[in-house]
Amino acid sequence: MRTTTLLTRLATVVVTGASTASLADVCTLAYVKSVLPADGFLPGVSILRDTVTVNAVTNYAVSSSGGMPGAASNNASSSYSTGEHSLCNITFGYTHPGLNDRNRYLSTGGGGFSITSGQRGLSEGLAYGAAAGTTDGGLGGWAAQLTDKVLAANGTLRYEPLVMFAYKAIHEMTVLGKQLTVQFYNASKVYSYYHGCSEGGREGLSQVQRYGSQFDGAAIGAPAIRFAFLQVIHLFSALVEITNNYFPSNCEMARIASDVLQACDALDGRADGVVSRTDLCRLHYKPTVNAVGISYSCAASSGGGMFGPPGSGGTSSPAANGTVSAKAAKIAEDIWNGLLDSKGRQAYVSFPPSASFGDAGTTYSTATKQYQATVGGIGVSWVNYFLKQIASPSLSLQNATYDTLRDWMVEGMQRYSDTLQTNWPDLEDFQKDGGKMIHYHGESDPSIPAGSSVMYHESVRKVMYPKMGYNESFAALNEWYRFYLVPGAGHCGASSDQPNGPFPDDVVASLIGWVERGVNPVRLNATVGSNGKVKDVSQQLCSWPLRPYWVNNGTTMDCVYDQVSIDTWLPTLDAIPVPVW
Ligand SMILES: *[C@@H]1O[C@H](CO)[C@@H](O)[C@H](O)[C@H]1NC(C)=O
Ligand SMILES: *[C@@H]1O[C@H](CO)[C@@H](O)[C@H](O)[C@H]1NC(C)=O
Ligand SMILES: *[C@@H]1O[C@H](CO)[C@@H](O)[C@H](O)[C@H]1NC(C)=O
Ligand SMILES: *[C@@H]1O[C@H](CO)[C@@H](O)[C@H](O)[C@H]1NC(C)=O
Ligand SMILES: *[C@@H]1O[C@H](CO)[C@@H](O)[C@H](O)[C@H]1NC(C)=O
Ligand SMILES: *[C@@H]1O[C@H](CO)[C@@H](O)[C@H](O)[C@H]1NC(C)=O
Ligand SMILES: *[C@@H]1O[C@H](CO)[C@@H](O)[C@H](O)[C@H]1NC(C)=O
Ligand SMILES: *[C@@H]1O[C@H](CO)[C@@H](O)[C@H](O)[C@H]1NC(C)=O
Ligand SMILES: *[C@@H]1O[C@H](CO)[C@@H](O)[C@H](O)[C@H]1NC(C)=O
Ligand SMILES: [Ca+2]
Repeated sequence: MRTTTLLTRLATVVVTGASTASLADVCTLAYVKSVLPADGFLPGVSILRDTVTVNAVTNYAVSSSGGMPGAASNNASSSYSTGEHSLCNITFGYTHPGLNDRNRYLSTGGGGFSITSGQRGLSEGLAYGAAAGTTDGGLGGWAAQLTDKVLAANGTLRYEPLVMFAYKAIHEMTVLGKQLTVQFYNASKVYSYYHGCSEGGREGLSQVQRYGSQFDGAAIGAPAIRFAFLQVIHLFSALVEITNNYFPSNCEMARIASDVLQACDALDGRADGVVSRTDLCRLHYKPTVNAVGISYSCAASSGGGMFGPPGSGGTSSPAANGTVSAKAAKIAEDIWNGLLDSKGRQAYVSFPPSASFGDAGTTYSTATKQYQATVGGIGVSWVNYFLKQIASPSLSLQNATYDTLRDWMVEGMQRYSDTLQTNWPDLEDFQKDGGKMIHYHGESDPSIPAGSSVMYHESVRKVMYPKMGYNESFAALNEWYRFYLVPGAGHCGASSDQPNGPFPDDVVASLIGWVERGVNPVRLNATVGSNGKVKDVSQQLCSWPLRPYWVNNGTTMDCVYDQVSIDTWLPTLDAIPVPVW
């Protein structure tokens, strides 16, 4: 057992008020200590019994926006219970050495370089009558970031927090939290679930890939997997601008983005402001052909808007107007085409048509009165902390080429395959143990390319069913793992650009239905949020590889098989000398 307090991990489990035993009777330090998992229950873990805190909360509000960060609000869920909940809040440290249903446990995760989204994730468990858990991963508090802890000094990476963040902390929290739930309720069986999006999605997959029997069901949103590729692709849009030596105003790129939405909307059979088929858009719309010359005009901005890469905050810019230039259109096209090296080989996917050009956000310099590329956010943190291993907030792409990005991807892949990369494609243990997985990704996600999720589902199919035909293997996979692109949705939520688009806010209900009642979500329930203007607020999502297509004048959605469209999602990453799962 390690003794420094730095290595103490915190895990919080909230369990809902019991209907028979009153909350006051069971939410006591004495009772909770009596039902904590015994030492040795999880080999190598020792619970610090004097760190246990317990408090009863009787009017904890769970809002309709659910637990997920960024999730859209809606009122249409089936088993999701909003309003005030009673709960017993249990936090305990450890070291290494349902309201009605009392038999569910939900693990939750975080976002960015944070391992937890704190109370937001826990709220979701309560709403489904489950106990819920989150952990600080030993990073030193609920607000801690991996980058706060991962370097002992410049040049020296600390593996302990890296491994905890990558997969171990969520595993330990789940094993302990599940057992605490069993003992708290004196239940014989507890269904164990996971739901997380973005980094939280990656954390969930890290468990499904390593600990097959840990979850009965996992809901994985827009997972930040293939981490070494994903973080570098955040630098790609800025490098496209640098390479083309053109730095468009955000107004000009936003105009291209809005033209894409307008031009591609009806390709899916329904003019509803939602591009449900970005693949058809890719096949039919070319910015250099279709966008050049359209006019744009924006008022001056004082900054802080939505535009700009993650973490950049946004800067002030003057009023802008003009017509879309060939150079800006070329930038849009280059971004859509993904990262190609100097030999024309593809290294990775990028954002599809209809995603806002968030990473391409430029910064206006009042000194030079020019726009410049914004090189910031998580891509910079990744290259500095994890590849160069220096604690530095800035990175110059001045001398970088597309080959540089490709090399960074390969280097990250070599170094972090066993931790952050999280793309192990063999899920046989999970499948054999009866696990069910629902995986979803906003098709217009400007932060994690939706194609990244398509690739992972495809990798699992190929690795697990190598001898089956294409359709046969999909049928086999769909018995336990389904993937859904979410039309019009952004990163882990509906997009304000396409407010008529649906989002699966109630995904845990579908997961519970699949696990506990055997209802295979052939189409996934989703709802249009409060800003939507369509009549069919309750919608459904097609399961990959089927794609939505609206018929009967846009009143009925079919899920169609379209090989040409499917192929646009599956690039050959021939710039990388080994398979990229
Ligand atoms: C639960 O307890 C932890 C630790 O004391 C605290 O940080 C958190 O705010 C509490 N949550 C609720 C819902 O009371
Ligand atoms: C727990 O459940 C078992 C089996 O149902 C029962 O025998 C035991 O008395 C229960 N313990 C408590 C503390 O309620
Ligand atoms: C267009 O931009 C120019 C400067 O770029 C500015 O002088 C002019 O007032 C703007 N016009 C409108 C209509 O915003
Ligand atoms: C680590 O390297 C960065 C970049 O070179 C430098 O700014 C920083 O001061 C260094 N930190 C320490 C503790 O030496
Ligand atoms: C880019 O390359 C030039 C020429 O080799 C060099 O002088 C400059 O310092 C480099 N810039 C950066 C940021 O590495
Ligand atoms: C798979 O099934 C679809 C119909 O659902 C059919 O159009 C397609 O040709 C099949 N593909 C193969 C490779 O058999
Ligand atoms: C999905 O939606 C349908 C129709 O609205 C409803 O009957 C069904 O219960 C929903 N399924 C789940 C798991 O919520
Ligand atoms: C959700 O329900 C609440 C209370 O019933 C209501 O005030 C709110 O307007 C509803 N929101 C939507 C999006 O329908
Ligand atoms: C088709 O839908 C559009 C828009 O909803 C409507 O204006 C039009 O009348 C409809 N056409 C038919 C033939 O129903
Ligand atoms: Ca549409």
